[in-house]
Amino acid sequence: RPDLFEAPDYYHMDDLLSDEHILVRDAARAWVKRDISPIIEEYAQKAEFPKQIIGGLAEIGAFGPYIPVEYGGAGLDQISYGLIMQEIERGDSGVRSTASVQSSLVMYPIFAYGSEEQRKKYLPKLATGEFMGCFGLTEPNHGSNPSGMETKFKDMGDHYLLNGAKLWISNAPFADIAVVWAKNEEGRIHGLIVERGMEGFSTPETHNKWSLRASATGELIFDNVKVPKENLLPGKNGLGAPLGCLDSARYGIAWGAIGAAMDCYDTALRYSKERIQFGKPIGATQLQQKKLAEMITEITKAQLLAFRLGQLKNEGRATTAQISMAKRNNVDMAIKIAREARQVLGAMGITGEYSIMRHMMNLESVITYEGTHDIHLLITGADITGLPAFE
Ligand code: TGC
Ligand code: FAD
Repeated sequence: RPDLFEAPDYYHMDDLLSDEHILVRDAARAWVKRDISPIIEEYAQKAEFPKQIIGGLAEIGAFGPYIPVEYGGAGLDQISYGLIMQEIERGDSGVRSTASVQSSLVMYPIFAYGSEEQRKKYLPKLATGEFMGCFGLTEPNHGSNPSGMETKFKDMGDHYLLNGAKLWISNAPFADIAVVWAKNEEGRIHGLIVERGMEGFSTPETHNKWSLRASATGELIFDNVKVPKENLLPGKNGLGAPLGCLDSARYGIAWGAIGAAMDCYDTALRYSKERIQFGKPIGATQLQQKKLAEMITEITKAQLLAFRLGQLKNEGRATTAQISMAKRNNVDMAIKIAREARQVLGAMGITGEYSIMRHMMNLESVITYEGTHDIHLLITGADITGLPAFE
C-alpha cells in the first residue's frame, strides 16, 4: 500500500518554522516515507529491529541533532530535534525510541557530564551509528522510583567492580555501549560507560512484547564487571544526572507523539472519505466527523505546546515540570487519537494493512516509559503545590 501521508497543519505552524527547520523536517519526512513506511509493519510483525536503518537515521541527523558539530552532532536547535522525532515517530515509535535513546540518553550524558576524552572517543562514532548505545536506569524493583536502585560499584583501586541488573532497556540487545547508573559505596549515583565485551556483562533480549515490537528491549546484567576508572562520567552525580537526560528525551517524545497522532488522523480521514456505507462516505456522518474534528483540534493544541516548549528549550528556560506536562499531554492525546482512528476503520483498523493498530500498541509503551502518565501528573502536582505526592 503506497504511503500517502499528508501532514496536517491546521494553524499554519509552518509559518513559525525557519527555513532550516523545514529543510530538516522535510528530509526526515522523505526518509521515513522511503525507508521506514514500506518495511516497518513486517519488522513489527516479526518483532525485530531493522538494523539496516541505522545509517539512514544518522544521515537525517537523528543521532545527536543538538550535539555540536565538533563532536559529530548535527548542531541543530531544539525545534529541529523535535521535528526529527515527530517525523520518525510518524513512521514508528520504536524507531523513534532508538533515536531518542542514542541522542538524549547516551550522547547527551557523555556530552554534558563526560570528560573531553570520553566525548572525543564516543560521540563521533555514536553520531554516525558506528556505535549504538543504551541507557540503564530502570531495575526490576525500581521503575518510577529510580532513587532506590540497587546496582552498585566498588572502588578496587585501579578499576571499579560493578554488580546489579537493569530491566526494560531499549537498544540493549545490540548496543555497543551502555550508560549505566549505579551507586558507589556511599550510596551516591554515578554514570558509568560499560562496553560490550567486558567480562561479566550480558544483555539478554526481552521477548513477547505486544508493543514497540520493532524496537529491541533487553536486560543489562552486571556480574562482577571490571569497569576502567576512566569510564566514570565525571561531570555530574546524584539522581539529578540521569533525570537531566530524561528532560531531553521526554521533550523529544512530546514531539514524537504528534507524529504518531498525525499518521493515525491522516489515515482515518482518508479512509472516511473512501469508505461507503448506507450509500455515502462514512466521513459524511456526524459521528465520524466528531471523531475527526476532535483529533485535528487535539493535534493542533499539541503542536502549539511542543513548539512553545521548543522555544523555551532553545532559551534554556524549559523546566522539568513544563516538559512533563507536554510529554504527558501529547502522548495521551496520541493514544486517544489512535483508539478513535482505529474505530473509524472498522475491521480494517485491526490489520497490519494500516499503521493505526501498531501506533496504538506502541503508544502503550510510550505512555509508560520516560515516566508514566501518573508520574508526570504528580510532577505537575508537586510543581504547582510544592507538595510532592510521590515521597
Ligand atoms: P527528587 O527528590 O524529585 O529529585 C532528586 C534530585 O534530582 C533533582 N532533579 C533533577 N535534576 C535535573 N533534572 C531534572 N529533571 C531533575 N528532577 C529532579 C532534584 O532537584 C534532586 O536534587 P537534590 O540535589 O535535591 O538531590 O527525586 P525522587 O526520588 O523523589 O523522584 C522523583 C520522580 C518520581 C519524579 C523521578 O524519580 C521520576 O521522574 N521517575 C520516573 C522514572 C523515569 O522516568 N524513568 C525513565 C527511565 S529511562 C526510559 O524510560 C527510557 S525509554 C526511552 C525510549 O525507548 O524512548
Ligand atoms: P512502576 O513504577 O512499578 O509503576 C506501576 C504503576 O504504578 C504505574 O501505573 C505507575 O504510574 C504507578 N505508580 C508508581 N508510583 C506511583 C506513585 N507514587 N503514585 C501513584 N502511582 C504510582 N528504562 C530505562 O532505564 N531505559 C530504557 O531504555 C527503557 N526503555 C523502555 C522500553 C520499553 C518498551 C518500556 C516498556 C520501558 C522502558 N524503560 C526503560 C522502563 C520505563 O522507564 C519504566 O517502565 C517506567 O519508568 C515505569 O516503571 P515500572 O514499569 O517499573 O512501573
